[in-house]
Amino acid sequence: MRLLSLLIGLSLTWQAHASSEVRNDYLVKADPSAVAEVISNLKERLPKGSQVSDLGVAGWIRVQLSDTMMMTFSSVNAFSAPGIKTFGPNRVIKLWNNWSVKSPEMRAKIMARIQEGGLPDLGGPVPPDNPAIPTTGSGGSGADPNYSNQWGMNQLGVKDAWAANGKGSDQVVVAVIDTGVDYTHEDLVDNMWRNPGETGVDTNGRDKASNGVDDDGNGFVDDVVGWDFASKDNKPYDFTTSVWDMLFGGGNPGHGTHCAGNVAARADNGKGVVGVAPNVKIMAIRFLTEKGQGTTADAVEAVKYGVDNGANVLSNSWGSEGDDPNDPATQALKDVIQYAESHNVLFVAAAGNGHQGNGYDNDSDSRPGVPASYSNENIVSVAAIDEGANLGSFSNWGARTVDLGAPGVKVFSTMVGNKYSDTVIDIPGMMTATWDGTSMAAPHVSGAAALYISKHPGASYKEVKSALLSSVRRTSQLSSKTVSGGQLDVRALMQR
Ligand SMILES: [Ca+2]
Ligand SMILES: [Ca+2]
Ligand SMILES: [Ca+2]
Repeated sequence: MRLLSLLIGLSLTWQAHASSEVRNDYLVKADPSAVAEVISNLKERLPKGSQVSDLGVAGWIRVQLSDTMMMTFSSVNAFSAPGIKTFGPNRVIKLWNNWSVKSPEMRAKIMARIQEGGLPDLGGPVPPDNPAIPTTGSGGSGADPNYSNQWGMNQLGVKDAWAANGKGSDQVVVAVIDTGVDYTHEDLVDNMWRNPGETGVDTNGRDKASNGVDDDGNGFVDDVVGWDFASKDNKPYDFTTSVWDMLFGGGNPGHGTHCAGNVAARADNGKGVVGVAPNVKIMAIRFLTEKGQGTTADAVEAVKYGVDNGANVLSNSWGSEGDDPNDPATQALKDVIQYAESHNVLFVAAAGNGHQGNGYDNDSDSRPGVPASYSNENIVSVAAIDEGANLGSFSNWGARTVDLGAPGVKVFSTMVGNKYSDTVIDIPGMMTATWDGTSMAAPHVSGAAALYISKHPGASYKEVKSALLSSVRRTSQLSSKTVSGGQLDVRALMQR
């Protein structure tokens, strides 16, 4: 009841995610056998300063016209060259969560509080500048002090599952595809994936992680813990906005770090929290900026990176609503999810947080949440439930398109800068926003999948998905709202 009143009283809204176009940025699909030829042709015919890059999936090419160029007849002409099947605009993709305050009354109240000077220091997460990739972990032992705040972990039965089957294998990798991860966080650093091809020393005795050489030849220089497709560098750190930017414009309060903690925060290290699979590895793949925003082209590259570099599970807490099935950007995203499927990689996706914070039926809504509701078989779509097993008021559902529920209301996890919380923003007496969202639910399922794969190495994505769905705890609240009719049950899953 408290939560409900907060959501209404605070006028926090979840914006509709109309997929707007990225200016001067295009996706071109070539016949896969003609990609090199088409790229060279485009480079010749497009205005100087344009960038043309191979996305490496199903013939997709990204074309970024120079900043000063508007779409011209000559470029349209170039796009209709031989070997090109279709083209369309690259599109904006956002986090499902949006913490901006839309209500004019509430905005006025907050501004008045600022002018009075009576505001407490909000202590929002402030990231270090360009944090280096740490070479050693933080160690430690003992109970995780915030475990008792993690109602979800308790309900999932993780401790029983671990007692019977262990905490997962360090050979299993979950890619958190998001705003980045605070890979220096004391409760995550030991569980970050370390690219084996970029660790150790090269023939000149230099550290491969920082020698400026693409030692493993995967196309990315010094990619140790993952890659940042938004900034095009090897530091996929979880950059945040200020609290004020978040409230008045929207942005990232450390979303990817919060997600990563529920996948695989370290257990029994005397620090913070635990993830569902505390011994598996987290690959950090950033394509959403501190504004909580990215593009389809970057998402395609992000997913492909995870697949190509050995992730078993991709955890995706982002999306849009109501994309056009005939739009090239839609097809590009479907194609890269198909690429993951053909490499036996599970794609876990948040079902979406509804229109204006009211969940809707992904099966029948005119603007279903995507990619969660795409028909790709390797997608596991996740709704959010609260501690009482009820569907979150904001959570999308779908008897055909949403697979199961998982903890997604008032979720406690890691935050940027060695912090932990279930609260995003707290202005005493005025507003509180807790970590609520299908974004928070999906990582629990990703962790569970990783734990299952640890026990059953070589399991196909179909076997993993089938085990996840058939082991749910069936509930009346989810019986006609999800494919499985229930909520994630890690204890039962790990008896399989
Ligand atoms: Ca590399
Ligand atoms: Ca290197
Ligand atoms: Ca811990």
